[in-house]
Amino acid sequence: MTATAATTDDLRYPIGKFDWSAPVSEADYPRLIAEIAGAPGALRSAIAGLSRDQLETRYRPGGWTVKQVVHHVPDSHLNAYTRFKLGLTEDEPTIKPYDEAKWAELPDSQRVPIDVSLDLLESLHQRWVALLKAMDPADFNRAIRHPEHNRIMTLAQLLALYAWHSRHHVAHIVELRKREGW
Ligand code: NI
Repeated sequence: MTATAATTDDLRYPIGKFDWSAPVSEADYPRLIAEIAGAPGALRSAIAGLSRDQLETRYRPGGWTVKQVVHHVPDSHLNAYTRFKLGLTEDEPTIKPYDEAKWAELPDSQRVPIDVSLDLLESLHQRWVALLKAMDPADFNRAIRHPEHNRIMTLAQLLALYAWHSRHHVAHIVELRKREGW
C-alpha cells in the first residue's frame, strides 16, 4: 500500500463527510440553493455517455452501482423535500427515517431506466428550489426532529446537508470515471 493509494473512506467520501458542526449562515443560503438547483444537471452530465455495462459498475468495491446511485438521489431528495415541507408547516415534527440500502434494492431501482429518475429529480428540484427561494431567513431556523439520537436539525442545516449530498453522489460517478479513464 503506497501513501497515495485511495482508502475506502476516500472512495466513499470523495468530497469528505458532511460536517454537522460547521455553522450555516444566511449568507450561505443563495450558494447552497444554487447547488441544489444545479444538482439534476450535474448528475445528468456525470453519467453522460456511459454504456450499459459502465452504469452497472460499482463506484467502489461493495458500493452501489452507478445506476443505483442515480436512483438513490431522488429517493433521498423526495424525503428531503418532505422534511422541508413538514418543518415549514409543523412545530418541530419528528421525521421518518428510511432504509436507503433497502430502498436501493427495491424493483424500481433495478428496472426503471435512469432517465426516469433524472427527470424525476429535475421536476422535484424545480418545486424544492421554488420553495427554498420563497423561504424567509426565519424559516431556515425552523427545525425537525430526527428520531435517531433525538437530534434537532434546522432547515438551514438540512439545506447544507442536501447541497453536500448532491455533490457527494455526483463525485462518486465523476471520480469513478477518472479512475477508469471513461
Ligand atoms: Ni446518499
